Amino acid sequence: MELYHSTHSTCSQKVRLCLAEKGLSWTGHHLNLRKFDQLEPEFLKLNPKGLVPVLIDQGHTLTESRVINEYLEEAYPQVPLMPSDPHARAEVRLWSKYVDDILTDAVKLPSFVKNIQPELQSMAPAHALAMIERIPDPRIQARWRLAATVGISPNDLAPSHALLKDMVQRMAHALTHQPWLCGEQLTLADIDIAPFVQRLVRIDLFHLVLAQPQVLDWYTRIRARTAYPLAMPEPGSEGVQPLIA
Ligand SMILES: N[C@@H](CCC(=O)N[C@@H](CS)C(=O)NCC(=O)O)C(=O)O
Repeated sequence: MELYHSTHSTCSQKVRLCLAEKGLSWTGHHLNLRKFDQLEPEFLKLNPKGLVPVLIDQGHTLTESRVINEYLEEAYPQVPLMPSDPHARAEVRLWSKYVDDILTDAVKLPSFVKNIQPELQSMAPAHALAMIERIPDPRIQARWRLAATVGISPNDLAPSHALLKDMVQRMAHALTHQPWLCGEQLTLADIDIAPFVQRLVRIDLFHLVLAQPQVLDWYTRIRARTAYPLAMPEPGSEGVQPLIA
């Protein structure tokens, strides 16, 4: 299996965690998103949207982290990450959809302020804007342009902060009577959301987790799993560019 990914990308982290929990080995191709590796023609052939992660397995190219994780579950069921009960399976899918529909976007602006904006603003503006012009999705282009020009303001972050606060509350509610989000076993729901909980460290919102003992306990337990450090960088380390090629 080959994985095109970025160390600090939450969507890449979801897939790396799934691979690690399943004990699957893979060859990595690391993209530095701050240097626009995702816009290289060779990568755009794999994913015309210019987004990581991309998984290649048995000659098939797969995009979309949630779809990739579902594929891994079906293709490599030896270590199951879905419950057997249909109702619990539906609950896992609802969490995965929530991560995909809401959280993936919610972390973007706060993450940009910390991780992307400083580097973008230190580039020659003409170069940065020329690269941004090449981003295929107009919404993503607008986010990069905001960061490269006037900058993201505290007011811009308020909707993201509200959504992330809601994430922690939803988790606290789900974890009241069970150790993992969908029951007694770790599932794709926990895997899909874990990178977003860890990201709270970098964007100065981890106090939300500290205020919810069940969520803090969940985070401590998922970090203690053997798979976790194989897939995840140190919490809060996003300012440091990875050394891996
Ligand atoms: N829905 C997609 C979202 C992928 C995505 O947003 N990837 C980000 C990193 S987390 C990316 O490649 N960003 C590049 C960019 O913003 O140009 C998925 O889950 O795979």
